[in-house]
Amino acid sequence: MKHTCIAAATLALLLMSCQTSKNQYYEKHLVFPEGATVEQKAEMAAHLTPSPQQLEWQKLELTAFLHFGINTFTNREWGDGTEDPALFNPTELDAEQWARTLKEAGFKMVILTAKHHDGFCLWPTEATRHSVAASPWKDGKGDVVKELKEACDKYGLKFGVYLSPWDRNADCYGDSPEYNKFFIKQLTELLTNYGEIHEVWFDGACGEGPNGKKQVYDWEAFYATIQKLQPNAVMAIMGDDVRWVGNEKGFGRETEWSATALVPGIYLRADSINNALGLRNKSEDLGSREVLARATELFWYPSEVDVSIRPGWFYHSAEDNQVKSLAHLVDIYFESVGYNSVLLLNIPPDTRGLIHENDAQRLKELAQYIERTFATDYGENSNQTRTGKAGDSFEIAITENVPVNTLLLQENIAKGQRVEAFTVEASINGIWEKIAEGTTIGYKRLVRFNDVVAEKLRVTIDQTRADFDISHTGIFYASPVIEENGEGDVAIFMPQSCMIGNQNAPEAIDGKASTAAYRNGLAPVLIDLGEKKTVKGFCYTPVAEGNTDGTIFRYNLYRSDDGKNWENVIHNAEFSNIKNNPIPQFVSFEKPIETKYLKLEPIEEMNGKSHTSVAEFGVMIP
Ligand code: FUL
Repeated sequence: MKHTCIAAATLALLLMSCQTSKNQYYEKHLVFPEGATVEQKAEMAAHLTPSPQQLEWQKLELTAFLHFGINTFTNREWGDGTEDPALFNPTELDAEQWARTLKEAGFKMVILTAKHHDGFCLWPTEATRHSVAASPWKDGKGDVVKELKEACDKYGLKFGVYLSPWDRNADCYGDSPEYNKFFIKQLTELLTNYGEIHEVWFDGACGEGPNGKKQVYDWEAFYATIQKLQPNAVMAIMGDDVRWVGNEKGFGRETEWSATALVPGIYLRADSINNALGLRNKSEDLGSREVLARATELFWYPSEVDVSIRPGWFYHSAEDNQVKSLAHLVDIYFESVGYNSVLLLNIPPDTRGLIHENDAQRLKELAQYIERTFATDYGENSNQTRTGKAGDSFEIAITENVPVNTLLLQENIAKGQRVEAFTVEASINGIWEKIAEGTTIGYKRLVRFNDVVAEKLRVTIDQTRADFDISHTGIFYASPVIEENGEGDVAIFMPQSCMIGNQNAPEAIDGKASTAAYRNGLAPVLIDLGEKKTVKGFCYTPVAEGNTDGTIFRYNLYRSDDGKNWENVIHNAEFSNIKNNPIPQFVSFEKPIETKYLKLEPIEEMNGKSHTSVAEFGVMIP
């Protein structure tokens, strides 16, 4: 009798797994059966669903990053780990001001850089003395993590921690087993002593270079620590819950699949499979049928768009007038949240330990804009579920005779992401006119089109991986943003001539970042200012798009009056984070210098290659 039951159950299971899956769902991960056709794969992909933690996370939409630490006080983007903790001394630190400002601006979660690459910890860790405990702030008795967590609880915000695996201070970094223990100790403290943590952010950056320390991270053990201590948290970037969108500019992909063939970097097989598929975080296409055809497995691995409200991630007073404009932030919102991603917007507290007035003001403007735009939904029956097959349409009546320009579409992603292509038409005086088209929808898609006054909209789902299931729609009017708060330019003087190696490089001083000079080898960049000038600093602009070979990472800088005898001004410095965020690199000297010539001498290219490239070079004058 027992045997018969088992046999029957096995048979039922077998039958279930042979049918490709109308009722079978796969949580977070699936492996395609060998020989599956692309149609079968698409059907399975349509039934891949988020874990409950991922689903909750995707619903947050707006999350905030706070980059704060020793760099705030050294005016750097990456510290090198030798900083004196005595430098950490915010005069008015007020975590409640951070939480209140962010809550009022509509954010749902806050992630703090508990430890950045410099290794300085914002909580009194027992793993190292390199922390707030060794600083004068609150006589070494302060704990930024605790203060912020309490403020988040008070204002009803979720809380996450950024803990940099790369640590330039820890002596044991590079001694893999030792450092992994050290790191797990820090992680355990953060995940044990501060109540609920909702996101753990492991950055992928490491600037060690070819001769640097080689640390092999024990991702499995890190993962197990999170699972054990904070099972409801998502593990981001170097994790398998949340995927880095691939740039730090704030813009997602128009076609954004949460179900993707990209294998998360923490798995040992990641490099070999991703290389074979030609996939990287930055790839345009991570989940189309073309990708599915070649893939052997699929992950629910939704995208997070991280970007700073200022050029840098940390606070620099020189950037007080470079806070992104409202128009820029609105675009970022539409092209992150509106492109099936969670936005992680960085607002770096300043040396006082406060969110700066300019940033707070801009956040307020953004919140008001979003609120105003989405306060009135001109579409009828927005919560009606719309289901159907490829080729089916549904109509949404417009309740008022006013211009509209934005359509909201949301799939019920608890059942997977399915829609591959759609068209939007408007009925204007009884005549249907096509006004937009799109590809993926996912958790949320905001479709922008020119203003129309129409009786109704018609959405046709042209292609879908399985029956579509749209859970929410909406029709809005987003007013144009007048660009009145520009992103403050810095006074830059363009040199008279520039040589790279021994060749003229006019492209590097033509004022156009779109043209660049390339040279083989690590070639010095020689700048002639035409006459002796007072110079406050310089700006190196790397190539941001296309062939980025030759981007300088580490450099020396010299000055000269005659172009022959050189004096060193900056020794062995780096353009921190230039690989992920290839923006103009402004470097200010400690005090202004007088010079006619400058020489930028590359020591290391960002990928260790033997090339040099310069899109622009300028000097900062008083
Ligand atoms: C990068 C880091 O190197 C930056 O400093 C910053 O923390 C950013 C969010 O991630 O990879």
